[in-house]
Amino acid sequence: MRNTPPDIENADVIRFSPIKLPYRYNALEPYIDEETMLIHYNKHYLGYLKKFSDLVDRYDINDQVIDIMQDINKYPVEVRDNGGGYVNHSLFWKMLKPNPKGKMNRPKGVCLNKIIEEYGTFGEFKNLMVEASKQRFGSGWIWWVMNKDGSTNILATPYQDNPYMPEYNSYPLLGIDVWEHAYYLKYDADRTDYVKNIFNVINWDEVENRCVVGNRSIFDVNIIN
Ligand code: MN3
Repeated sequence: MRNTPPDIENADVIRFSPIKLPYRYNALEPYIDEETMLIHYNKHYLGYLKKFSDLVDRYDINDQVIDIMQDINKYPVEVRDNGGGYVNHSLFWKMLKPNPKGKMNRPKGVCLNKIIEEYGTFGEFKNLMVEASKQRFGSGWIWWVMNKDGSTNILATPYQDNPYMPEYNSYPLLGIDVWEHAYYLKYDADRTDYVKNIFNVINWDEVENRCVVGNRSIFDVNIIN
């Protein structure tokens, strides 16, 4: 690592850069409020990234970020927590999209077919995601994931764990942050109401891309871009 030329090291810095929020802090209102987005992006997300970058330096970790997740148990738990925080939120920002007309964003294409095939209706799928969020005691994430055989399931993970990690060994199609910092200012302790409402602003175009990639069984693509 220390022998690599400066331009390669710069490339590493870029690799662990934050993704730019693809919309304004207030763009997801009234479902997610501006102040929550501001704090969530700047304090929590950039905080995870800063700590993760420091750890990558401290432990001289050279792998790609998804490779780190897939082999997470060889690192100290702080890499899991902060690297997971970086990866999960980088996915999460892109999985949301403003809904200015107030009409719920809905799945289509490969994604919708998969939902109907495996869960019956979109409404039922949504209910199962809400139920999963109730069952996650404490901080964590709710995911819709694709398994290596192409089937999907709904998964709740603790803390900043994510589906890439070997315990889950799957590919994230959709992820919802259910840490209190994601909803407390607006929803108080009502996680269920928050999860129901976030369905108004899901970016199904992004989820569709991931359904298509997952269908080709590409599990090792670098998702953070
Ligand atoms: Mn969060």
